[in-house]
Amino acid sequence: MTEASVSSNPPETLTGTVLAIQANYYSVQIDGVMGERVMGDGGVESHPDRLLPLCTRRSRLKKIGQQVMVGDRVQVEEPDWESGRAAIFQVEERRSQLDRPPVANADQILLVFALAKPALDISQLSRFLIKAESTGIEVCLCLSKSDLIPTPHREAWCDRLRAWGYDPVLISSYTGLGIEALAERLSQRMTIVSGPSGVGKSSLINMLVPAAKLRTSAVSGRLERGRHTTRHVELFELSKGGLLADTPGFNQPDMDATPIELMNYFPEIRSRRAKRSCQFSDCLHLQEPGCRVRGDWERYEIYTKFLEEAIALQSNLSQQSAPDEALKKKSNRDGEVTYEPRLKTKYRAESRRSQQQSIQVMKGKVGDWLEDNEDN
Ligand SMILES: Nc1nc2c(ncn2[C@@H]2O[C@H](COP(=O)(O)OP(=O)(O)O)[C@@H](O)[C@H]2O)c(=O)[nH]1
Ligand SMILES: [Mg+2]
Ligand SMILES: [Zn+2]
Repeated sequence: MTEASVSSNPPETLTGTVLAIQANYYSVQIDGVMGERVMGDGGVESHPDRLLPLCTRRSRLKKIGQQVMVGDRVQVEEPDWESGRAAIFQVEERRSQLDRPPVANADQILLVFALAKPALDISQLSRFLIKAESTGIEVCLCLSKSDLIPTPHREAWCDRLRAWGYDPVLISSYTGLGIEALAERLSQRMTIVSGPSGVGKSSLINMLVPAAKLRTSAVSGRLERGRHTTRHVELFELSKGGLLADTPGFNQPDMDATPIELMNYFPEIRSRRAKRSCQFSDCLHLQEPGCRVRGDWERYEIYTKFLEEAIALQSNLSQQSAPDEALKKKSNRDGEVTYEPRLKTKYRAESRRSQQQSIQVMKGKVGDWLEDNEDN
């Protein structure tokens, strides 16, 4: 480098990832390996850590309404390593975006469920899987507390979940079983940990990221609980590279998939449809002739149950949001606008519903819903 270029000193710009947001400060980890950081001119400077915890957002970004999220890849300028300050002047395009928790660029969702304490409930697990699948982000299923069940049972669970279309990692934070295999799957990626409370998420994260020091529920007293429950998201760096975030445990994700979306959230349905398509392209895989999906796979009943919920939700929503939709807008020659009822199939309330009948009703409602949506 010539003296001239040193003295002209172009503003130093660095690239990094937002790990946390607190008040109006962004904590940005600058790219590079631990103990080193890449300088603006491409050179490498050794430094004990690469964190700039007090970054602010340039007012230009505020003006254009550019938000900065945890997980965002950003460019900063004017870094001051002494005070840990820098200014974010650019946010790179996001590869993915989760709203709950608010995180950008996640590569996968690690869904943690316990094999025991509490006992694994496949309906609850399926609700979480549907929610995770609905993000479009890859799902990795992790079964915790495997120290609590005998080996043959563990293998049986693995086989069972493989038949669903998942390749679970069985772990125990107590014995360390499966932790290495899990670390492999997390390496070099950004993973969001999710699952109900009490399944051992914090214990697992503590194991993978000792620096995280999350309190497990056993440790946290009643007074501390409110403070600890992860309301804000924070990414932690893994020793093999990669980032991990905890999310607050919640026990029942709300079902908000539409009937059509729902089907795509079952790997069993995706794989069956990929092999052979059903006779009808809008097949709901209930009683339709020529259906290639309906069958004796384990979660088929869970699917029909969720479908029923999705249909009920959909018809509630369309009634609430657009009560006028039952009315058709008409203009006469004088330009007067009148409304008349839309012609719609009416469904009788069934007094004694056999399964067959209720399925027919469900199908009818979906048909209606599809038509309504085609109108829009
Ligand atoms: N037997 C067993 N218990 C565990 C394991 N991991 C966590 N636990 C216990 O499960 C409870 C909940 O753990 P925690 O990490 O707070 O779960 P979280 O709510 O998902 O974050 C605590 O009492 C832990 O000690 C495990 O691998 N095996
Ligand atoms: Mg926890
Ligand atoms: Zn079908």
